[in-house]
Amino acid sequence: MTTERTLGLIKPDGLERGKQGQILDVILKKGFKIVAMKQLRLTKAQAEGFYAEHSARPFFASLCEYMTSGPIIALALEKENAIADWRTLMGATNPEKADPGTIRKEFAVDLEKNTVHGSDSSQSAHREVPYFFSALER
Ligand code: IDP
Ligand code: MG
Repeated sequence: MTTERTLGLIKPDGLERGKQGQILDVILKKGFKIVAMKQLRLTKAQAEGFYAEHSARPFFASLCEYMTSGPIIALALEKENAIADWRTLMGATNPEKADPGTIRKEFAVDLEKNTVHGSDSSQSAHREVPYFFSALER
């Protein structure tokens, strides 16, 4: 296994309900290094660009509206096998189907407001980490 970096987001519902401290604690306890972190609020154009792969999906407009509804926390996470391990720790997209002990099972509101994002592949991680962090920040 090799050391990888992946993008994590704590989405607006997580900050809205004050869950960011507990989520960061879980991330650190699971052995991820937080190599970059910032809180920001996405513009509509930035949300649409980030989720461009979903632009034809029926939930796209609602997703982008939700993602701009409040601040988020962006994280560059590093560890061995970080991409797959962060997806595992997040849990299934639909929190009703997420395994016990996952962040989405514990914290998510519903299928849309599912509290966290994670890159789904090496290719996505290479696009998404620089979407949020400049070379000087990571
Ligand atoms: P992922 O976040 O687990 O990778 P994706 O399929 O990439 O899931 O979807 C991106 C985000 O879009 C989800 O995390 C969720 O917030 C939202 N989403 C996905 N599917 C639906 C849906 O069927 N209805 C509403 N929102 C959805
Ligand atoms: Mg995805």
